[in-house]
Amino acid sequence: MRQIAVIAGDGIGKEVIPAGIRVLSSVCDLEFHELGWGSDLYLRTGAMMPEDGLHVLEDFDAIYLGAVGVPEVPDHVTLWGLLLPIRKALELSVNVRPVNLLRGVRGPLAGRGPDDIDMLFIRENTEGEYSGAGGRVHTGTPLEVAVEVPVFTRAAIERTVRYAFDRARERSGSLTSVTKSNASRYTYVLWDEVVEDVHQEYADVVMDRVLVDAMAARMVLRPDAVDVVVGSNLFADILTDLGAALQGGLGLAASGNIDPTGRHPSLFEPVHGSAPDIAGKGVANPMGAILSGAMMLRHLGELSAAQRIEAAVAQVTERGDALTADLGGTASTAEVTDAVMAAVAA
Ligand code: GGG
Repeated sequence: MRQIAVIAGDGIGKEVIPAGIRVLSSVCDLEFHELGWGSDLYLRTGAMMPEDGLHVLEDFDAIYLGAVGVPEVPDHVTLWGLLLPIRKALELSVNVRPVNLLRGVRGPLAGRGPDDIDMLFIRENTEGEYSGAGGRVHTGTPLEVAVEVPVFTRAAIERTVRYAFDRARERSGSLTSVTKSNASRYTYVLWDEVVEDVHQEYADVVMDRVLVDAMAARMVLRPDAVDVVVGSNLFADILTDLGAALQGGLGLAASGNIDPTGRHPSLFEPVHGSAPDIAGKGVANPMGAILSGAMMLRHLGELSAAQRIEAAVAQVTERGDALTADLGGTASTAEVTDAVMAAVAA
């Protein structure tokens, strides 16, 4: 039986991941192992995960993660203590973030419906502005300086872009690469060069290059013209929050952190954070976590189980009688989960 490492983590992660596990367990034989890592562990021990944590993860077939962050600990401490080291050490080189407006969900764009919003973002997941290169000097004095250096390597850009071209081939055959290479003199210029080089191997895919500011405008003004998009760690993170808004909110957004080589377990997580404002109230939307679980099943080769879950979530949104407050409803996390499970079973 496939072994899944579970890191529910913090805040609403502890509510939406159990919901996802209930749904996944109803369609597939999986063994889930909650590792108990996150901010509670940090507050007890000073570490977000055990010293051998990255090694421990290697023994699993996949990782199912909820959210990271609590008000008591600075965000960069929690993120750099858990999620970012996992992405880097396990070479989860691409972050796949679909953006679909489901039937029944009211998106914010007037006159735009599910047929207009169906995008796939491929985010470079290990470097760029998230490289961790930098430092601070004269700390705590008026002369204090902080330097953060974005690092871009040809190898990381190439593996991300190649993955994106492959996805474009499976979809409409078009790919948009997002940078800010007019203002950047080195890093995004290299990115453009690598994209052009890899494009030679994908002559059947139409590729265009768009600046990140223009891409934000395009997503709002012409969402129907956006299909597969590849971008750097920071840019694609920001654009996919806009994408989540276009699909009705962060509560619906799913993602997979993938090692395309298959050498390491891939990690699946809802895009949202720990949402301390609603944590513990039982009202968080579990759909992003459930759909991330479906992505995990697809990755593990359980195609029909994944499709059943995706269809069930779509049925529940279309019916509209079991939605959490972020989608205009009054249902609890448990009630939405029950509705999805009933739709899976029907
Ligand atoms: N779902 C995990 C989580 O808490 N994500 C929030 C976050 O800030 N993630 C960092 C990132 O994806 O860049």
